[in-house]
Amino acid sequence: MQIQWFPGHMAKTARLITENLKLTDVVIEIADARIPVSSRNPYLAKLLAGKPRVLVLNKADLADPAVNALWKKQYEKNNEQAVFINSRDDKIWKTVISGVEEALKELLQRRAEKNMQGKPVRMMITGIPNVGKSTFINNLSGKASAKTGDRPGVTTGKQWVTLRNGYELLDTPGMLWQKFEGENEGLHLAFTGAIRDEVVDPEELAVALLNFLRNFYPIALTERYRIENPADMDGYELLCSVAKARNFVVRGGEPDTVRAAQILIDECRGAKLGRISFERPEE
Ligand SMILES: Nc1nc2c(ncn2[C@@H]2O[C@H](COP(=O)(O)OP(=O)(O)O)[C@@H](O)[C@H]2O)c(=O)[nH]1
Ligand SMILES: [Mg+2]
Repeated sequence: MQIQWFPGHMAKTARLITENLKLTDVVIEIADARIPVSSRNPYLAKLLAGKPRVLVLNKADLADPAVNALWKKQYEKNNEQAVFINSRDDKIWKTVISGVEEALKELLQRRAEKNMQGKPVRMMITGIPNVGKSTFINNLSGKASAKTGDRPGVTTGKQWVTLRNGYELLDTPGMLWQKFEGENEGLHLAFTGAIRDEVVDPEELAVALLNFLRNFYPIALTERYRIENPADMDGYELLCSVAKARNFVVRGGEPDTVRAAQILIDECRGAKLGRISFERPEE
């Protein structure tokens, strides 16, 4: 699978995030709870250089709750501030701000000692495309449409949006690029729709997805597509079975695997196969 990003954006992103960092007390890094590794850019940690940070695992409603719990444990063990939320449907303020307060414990304490509690707490959002940055910002600010958008880095002419209780938010998120270090990272990003579908072959993607589902969520295949023994089948055979289950045939009676691929991918992204996590912490 050929996926490319543009190094020019990388330098610009790095510069803009670093500039905005000077004005920021805490960085909220948004990632996708289904792919907590592939949806984070490890270069961010280098840019942040000790700045307090909260990791927001968004779309937790689509991820496997048992796997969410494993990740939670892992972050606790590593002393990483992490919260799991659904920013499309839930009220997220309390959860997010308690994570922020925890990450800013020392700063808030210092301010209290100097009687500076009135000073605003400034937050910057970062994340790769499609993790839900705009949805998160709209939810947190209580607006239907905050001025947001995906651009490399944070745009100039930035604005602080005043939230509740002395919190302020930079209105444009810092957009990081995805990383495609291993083959799996590209696949996982594609499974969740974080990569434009035009750059991915749908049948190839569906076969990879079916191989994954067979290994980790075989019951979902039986329940959704009435596939009796998925364990005995390879990805392409599974794709043919999905086509048959839906009566997708091309002329000549062959299974329409292109159409089956599209449906499978859409249904998986829409949680029609249940809550699925593509990455779990290493043992
Ligand atoms: N199920 C679910 N969908 C979400 C959540 N957050 C965002 N989305 C959806 O994910 C898609 C991308 O969200 P968007 O905010 O545009 O992502 P951005 O590219 O990071 O700004 C949209 O269709 C949102 O409705 C969430 O927590 N749960
Ligand atoms: Mg956006």
